[in-house]
Amino acid sequence: MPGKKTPRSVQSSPQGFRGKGGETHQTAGGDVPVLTTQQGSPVSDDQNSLRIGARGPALLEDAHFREKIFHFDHERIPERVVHARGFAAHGFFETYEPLTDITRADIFARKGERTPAFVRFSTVAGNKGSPDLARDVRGFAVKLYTQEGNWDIVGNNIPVFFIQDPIKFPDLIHAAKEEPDRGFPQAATAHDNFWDFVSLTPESTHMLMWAMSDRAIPRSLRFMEGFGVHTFRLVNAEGRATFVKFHWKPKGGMQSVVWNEAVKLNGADADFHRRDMWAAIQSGDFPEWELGLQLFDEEFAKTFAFDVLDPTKLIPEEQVPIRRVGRLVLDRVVDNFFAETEQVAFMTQNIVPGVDFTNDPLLQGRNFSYLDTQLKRLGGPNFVHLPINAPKCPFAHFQQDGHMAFHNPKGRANYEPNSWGGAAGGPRESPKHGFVTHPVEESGAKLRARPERFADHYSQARQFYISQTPVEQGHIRDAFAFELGKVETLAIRLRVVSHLLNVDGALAAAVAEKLGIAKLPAAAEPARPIRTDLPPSSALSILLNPPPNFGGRKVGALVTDGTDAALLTALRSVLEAEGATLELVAPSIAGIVASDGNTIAAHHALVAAPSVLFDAVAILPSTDGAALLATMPAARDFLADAVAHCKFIGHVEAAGTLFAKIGVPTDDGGFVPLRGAADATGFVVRCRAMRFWDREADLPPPRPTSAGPTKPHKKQA
Ligand code: HDE
Repeated sequence: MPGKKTPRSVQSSPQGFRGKGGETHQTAGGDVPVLTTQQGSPVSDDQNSLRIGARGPALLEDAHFREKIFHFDHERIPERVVHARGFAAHGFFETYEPLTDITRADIFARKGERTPAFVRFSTVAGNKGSPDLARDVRGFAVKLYTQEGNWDIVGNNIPVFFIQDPIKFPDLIHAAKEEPDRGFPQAATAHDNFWDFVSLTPESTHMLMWAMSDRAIPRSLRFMEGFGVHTFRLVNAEGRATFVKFHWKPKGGMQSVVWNEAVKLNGADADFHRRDMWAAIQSGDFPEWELGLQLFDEEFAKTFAFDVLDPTKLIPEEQVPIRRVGRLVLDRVVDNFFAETEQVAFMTQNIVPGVDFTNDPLLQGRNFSYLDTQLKRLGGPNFVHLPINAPKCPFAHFQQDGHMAFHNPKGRANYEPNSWGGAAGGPRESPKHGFVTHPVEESGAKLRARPERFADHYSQARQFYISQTPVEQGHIRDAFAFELGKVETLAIRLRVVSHLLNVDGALAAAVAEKLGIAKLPAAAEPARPIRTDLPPSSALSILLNPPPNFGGRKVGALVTDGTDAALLTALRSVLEAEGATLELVAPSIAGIVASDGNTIAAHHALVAAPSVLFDAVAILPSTDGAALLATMPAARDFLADAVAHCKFIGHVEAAGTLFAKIGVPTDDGGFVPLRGAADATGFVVRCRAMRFWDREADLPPPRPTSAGPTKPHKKQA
């Protein structure tokens, strides 16, 4: 408007664009701040770039346009070379009891103290936009903002790793990620390069058993364990060190999906895990884990069957029990995904006084890699100035300058020793409070070699396998068959089977059979005798450690006009009391008119909500509704998948016509009749078992094994 003074906006605080005293426009939506350039100059027109005449050439002097496009062109930072796809949340760690006898770490000094935490979960192989339910290891990286600095426990949801020496990490990751000539497959190890590498690297065998197990397809990031993997040290004030392995135990128990479900979930909701975590936190159902410590001394390390520095081995909980020392609660989603989840820089070398490394070669290699990678990803040495990476305790040092330096010390002293004295002289080292490396004696020749005790690659792989229930063993067998079914080169398939023969003969035979291998290859030559005396460890099985209840889970109710309103209300209240949720899936997103005449909104339209989104389903149509559903292919898929994925299926009598039409046999114990509101409780009690595994009828009969007698756990009731 000619003559009208342009309103000024003050962009000030890093929190937002509406600074104190900033001028605003009145709009229909209320007061909004005036749009400005990054330099703070108010913008009059953000719809049209500057031109000579409406149809004329663009002008280089259009600073607003140039700044806007320049910034857009530089929005991306390199994604992580591994663990690119991740999801994170804020929370806290609460210490149960002081652990001062074991460690001087400040975080463990006071009972009940809460330390801020930030946790990022991830897949390993897929790119940033890959689906959540890829069969993959999950990263479980925890940043603890302690009073004595940031402590990062950069772990995984699997307690062992593929390789023993960090020099092989680039090879492993190259082989696992998309093949370089074709750029696919993405977020999948089911291809020749991966299986070629791991089959030529027998130390991978133990990890492969885990990666082919249900651990690699978790139902939720909330329902998986985390592990620090390496052996670390805890050191007390007297300088006494204790070896430690870190464990995160989910309060909601462990749960995974089945592979066919994972495949479908990736299509139905590629963001299934991140949405689940977001929704849980936003609804106040805060995900929680307990920190467990496996503590042991040099004496144990010497007598243990394997080297505690070998990251392809674990220590069974039966041998070194887990002591639970605190809880980790995630109670806040990020404000901005890029600023926090993308820019967070986890580093294994971030430890604090009271914690120390061991010589685990993989850990030592990681300590180099994580600092290095941040420079590439975040673009300069000042990434610790970013709020998400900055310590929350006081810090003071003489490091200065560099790209994007936000914390710039005042005063003259930027070196030490200096003679400026007092506060003007800046910070000084503290022999008393500072980090002291545990003084381990080391000697030996410089060489490139592995310890002899690292060379047993099969015994613990076998122990893991025999620790699984028959259902879980079946899943492992099927996963090998699936992945190797995608491998084009027969020699690679045979090589994998030759390793499996050293794990369990029946497993190898079953995989070979599924792959149509008529004659089993010879077993791979083991470098050390395979131990067949390691007993099953029930802690290694998911199904032998069921969740405490159905809390945090979700039932999808298929409803239509005329659905029994009282039953729906009862089901909702029983589920709420359990800590679970009920979501309504209706023929249309507009919802339904229930039996009491009330209109109820739907959470999902049937076509957009396959049953893979739910832990259990309830089929609750009216008689007319059942007839309508019977005509809908999506209803058939909803039900057929729920059956195939062994879910509990609650149902009203009217659903019978639908079952008959679709041809689903309903006589197994996984179908729970809901004759009225009173049956809701019984249904939810059944759901606590999570899945009705008896439906997976084709479990292979036990067969003799080449690596010794297999004593699998008894099939579950
Ligand atoms: Fe990592 N790893 N890693 N890794 N890793 C990275 O660091 C590396 C290993 C793990 O959410 C990178 O910031 C080497 C084991 C997690 O930001 C990189 C070796 C375990 C995350 C890197 C390993 C992990 C990473 C890529 C073998 C479980 C994601 C981006 C010596 C104990 C952290 C980054 C996040 C990320 C290197 C092996 C867990 C390149 C060299 C073993 C959870 O530095």
